[in-house]
Amino acid sequence: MMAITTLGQFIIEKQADFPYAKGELSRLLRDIGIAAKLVNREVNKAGLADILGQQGDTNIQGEVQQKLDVYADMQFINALKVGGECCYVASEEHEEGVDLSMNTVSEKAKYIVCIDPLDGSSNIDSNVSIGTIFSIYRRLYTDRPIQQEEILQVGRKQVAAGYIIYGSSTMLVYTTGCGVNGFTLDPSIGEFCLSHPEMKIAPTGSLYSINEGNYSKFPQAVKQYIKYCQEIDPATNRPYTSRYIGSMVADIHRNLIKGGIFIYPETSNHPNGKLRLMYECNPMAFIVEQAGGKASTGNNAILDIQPRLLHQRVPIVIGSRQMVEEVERLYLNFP
Ligand code: AHM
Ligand code: MG
Repeated sequence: MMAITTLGQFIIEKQADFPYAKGELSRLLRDIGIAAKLVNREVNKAGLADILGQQGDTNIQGEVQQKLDVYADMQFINALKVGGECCYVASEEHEEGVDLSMNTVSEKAKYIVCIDPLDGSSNIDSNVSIGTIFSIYRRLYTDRPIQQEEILQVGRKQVAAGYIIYGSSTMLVYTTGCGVNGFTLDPSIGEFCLSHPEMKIAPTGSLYSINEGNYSKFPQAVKQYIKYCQEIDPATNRPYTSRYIGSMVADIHRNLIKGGIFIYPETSNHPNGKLRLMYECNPMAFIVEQAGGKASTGNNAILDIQPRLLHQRVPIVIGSRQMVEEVERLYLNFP
């Protein structure tokens, strides 16, 4: 029988590679893993909402039912609060970040977490994959209240990032800047088990993922790229196959496994695109770059953008390196 490595074991083994590490980041990742299991349990019974009660109803245990995204947000923030390794959480669900540094357990906490607790939540009702995305930064100062510049750090400064995909199976994929590893939840033992060690994205692929319904609002470079994807050229395996789930985590995860590109560009009515820099684009960019791929706005690397706002949006082109570079070439030719 093959030996199983659980997420917990893996994190501890990796920590041993850094002799001066004190285990705080490991504990933080473990806390996120625990919250992910609780969210997974709830996601899996989402279809029972009509039987178990809608948001606002009181269930048989006397608890008020919550919307899944609100529930996920609560679970992650609670895990981070209780865990004591995180001093500040910026969540898609909150206009302002949640400052935990006043809690005695988190007083000396070194890490800031940006999180989208349940991304793609419009897919819940139709039983389509959804995800959680997280990004971790180190606190810069310990002698003063948390500063804006500590929260709005450039993506390259991430110390770790990951996502959880609640799909036909549930997976947690993360990086601490030394490659990417994927773990699949084994529901029979309730553990994330290492299933995808050292994940790599192919330099090129044949999948393209974009919401083509917005075609008429796309910039010229993206329109040209879509045309390129649809042209016949056996040498480059074109035409490519179009695949779009509408859940960023699921679309990028599939492309990471199979090779491909995901694009959510600026449009004529949304000049910064739709997706958020701090808790959607930066963490996915860190993971994809660590897997050997690339992430760009079309013009610049996502990870080099200096954030100005917590909920800032940016256009994103992400995936197999050569495919992203082709789009960047078109942005140069059709500025
Ligand atoms: P959300 O944060 O409101 O769930 O929106 C983010 C999601 C992404 O997961 C996905 O890539 C995108 O929205 C899809 O948008 P669209 O429906 O415009 O194609
Ligand atoms: Mg989102």
